[in-house]
Amino acid sequence: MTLKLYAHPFSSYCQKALIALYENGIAFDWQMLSPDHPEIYAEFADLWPLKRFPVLVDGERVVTEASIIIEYLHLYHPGPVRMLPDAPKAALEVRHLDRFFDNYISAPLQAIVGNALRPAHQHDPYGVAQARCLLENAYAWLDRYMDGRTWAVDDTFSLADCGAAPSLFYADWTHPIDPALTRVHAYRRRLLERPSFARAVDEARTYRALFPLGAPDRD
Ligand SMILES: N[C@@H](CCC(=O)N[C@@H](CS)C(=O)NCC(=O)O)C(=O)O
Repeated sequence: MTLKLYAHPFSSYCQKALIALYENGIAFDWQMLSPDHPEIYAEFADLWPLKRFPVLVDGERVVTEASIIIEYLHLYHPGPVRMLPDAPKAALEVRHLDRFFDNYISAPLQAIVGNALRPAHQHDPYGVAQARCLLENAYAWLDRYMDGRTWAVDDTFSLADCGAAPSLFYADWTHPIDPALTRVHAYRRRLLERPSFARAVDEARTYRALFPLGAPDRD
């Protein structure tokens, strides 16, 4: 039975899961979450009442959370590109970096973007300032961490890089990465050149007007 992915192309967490699907050429049916397809949205909301996407459906199985979807694909639909190393200690490193990108890059960038989408009287300048500060610290840490590295862990593309790609992509649009952090910029460029992520970025190009802070004319 073909996998189904409930997703939107412009969503960073959906792109994270798409990278893993594209890396291994795993076939799936897009279930496009958009106002043009209310019936698909209703199905999705029924499957996962928390209404956060992406959601993967494999037969009777409903898999939520981008990292878990990638781990699920690694276990049940493995391909030549291994999303986690077999060695448990190396796998722990991959999961650590995956948490870093979700919690310290994606979460603050979503807070800033989310703030821009709110009505003016519900803006949260304090929360935005905290998010910007967290991003600054995360960028600085990552620049030191990436010294001598190509990919996030052990120079092998993994789950952690799937998380890194969309989070650094949108983070730089949201709170620009200091040009002095050359290793973060180089890593972001390397991720943009990876064919799986380049494809996800291209598929989302037509939605750039949705970016509430104004998408820059690059990438
Ligand atoms: N922890 C979730 C986060 C998913 C998430 O926040 N997705 C966003 C799209 S990038 C979403 O569902 N937004 C809809 C909303 O906030 O109502 C994951 O890792 O998949």
